[in-house]
Amino acid sequence: MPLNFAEIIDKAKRGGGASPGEVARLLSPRDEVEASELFSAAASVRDRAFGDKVFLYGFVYFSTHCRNNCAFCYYRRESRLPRYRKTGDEVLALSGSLRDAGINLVDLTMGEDPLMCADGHSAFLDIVRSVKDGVGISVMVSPGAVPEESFVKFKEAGADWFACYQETYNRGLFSRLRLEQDFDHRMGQKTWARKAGLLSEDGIMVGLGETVADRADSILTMGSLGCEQVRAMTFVPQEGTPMRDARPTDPRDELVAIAVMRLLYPGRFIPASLDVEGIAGLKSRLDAGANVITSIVPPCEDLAGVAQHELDIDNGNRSVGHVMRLLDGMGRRAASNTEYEAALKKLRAGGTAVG
Ligand code: SAM
Ligand code: MD0
Ligand code: SF4
Repeated sequence: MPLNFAEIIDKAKRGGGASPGEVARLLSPRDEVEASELFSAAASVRDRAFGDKVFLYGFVYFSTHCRNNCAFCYYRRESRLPRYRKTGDEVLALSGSLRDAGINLVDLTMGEDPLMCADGHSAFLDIVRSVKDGVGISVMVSPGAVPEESFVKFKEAGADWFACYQETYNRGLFSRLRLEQDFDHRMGQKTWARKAGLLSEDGIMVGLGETVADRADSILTMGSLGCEQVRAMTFVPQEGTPMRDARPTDPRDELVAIAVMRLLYPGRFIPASLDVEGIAGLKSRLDAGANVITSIVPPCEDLAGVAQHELDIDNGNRSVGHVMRLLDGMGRRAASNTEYEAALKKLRAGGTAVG
């Protein structure tokens, strides 16, 4: 007899994992009762591991130039757009002000900007070094896919995390999304990063035309690669791209994916991204078991988001101060940098981030 929904949750909560079929079942709550059972189990697992602490990541999308042509992305090569590239000094100043506002980590993100990728990513490495030395907090790099030999250079420059999202582990679907890109090379990024001593983030998009079985497989694969941070983000159709007319997805699917990842991976970092529904989407993601808030962007600095390039940025709703006030109202609090570093130390040691 297959386990019922509540029994699958119980087994996962007790650390017994879940088979691909069971993960698919968890990803398909049949009614509100099942959905809220799942969310409250995930939230209690998260609270057991992290208490009331939430980690805050500032997002600095410093170059929107890109040589790639991903079908889903607003910044794909073929889109004629005003693009920007911040100077090293600007990135340093932005990162410093995010730190001063209370962020735990700065995520230095770019399109695969030819100028930044040239010469073994030397211009990007210079930026990483200057932010690490000048700002002193944790640094994530999101440069796209890089050659295997580059990971040690990112580590030496001071990066703590390397983020690269597979989007899906269905190879056929991947080839229709990340046009002209190699599945295995992108998959390699996660293990190469970890081999070089970096923490690694992987992610999937929800609503790209994947099946529930695909989603289950992607969640289990991200887990087996050992990625310390795993995310799910709803695909947001973008004007001017081949996928502009895609049918919008049920926003609950992302929340369910977050909750399932939390049940399966209690001590890992799981983001609530402000880049999908803006600040309005924060509470539901935390209620589903997320423990990190990403895509916090300072207002009025001409910085963009990825999936929502403008939403809630210039009105200050994605600022650190606003996020902290909302957390307070939810009975949660932003972790200090000492607490964040202690959590990372545990992750690096291969344990959970409890404490
Ligand atoms: N250019 C690098 C790369 O692609 O790995 C780093 C930044 S990229 C812009 C970061 C991620 O944003 C993508 O991997 C994808 O998961 C997400 N993203 C891009 N376009 C999106 C969209 N339309 N809706 C939701 N997420 C999106
Ligand atoms: C986010 N817009 O966290 C950012 C981005 C890249 N490492 C992160 C997708 O939602
Ligand atoms: Fe470029 Fe990243 Fe957008 Fe793909 S997702 S087009 S690599 S910025």
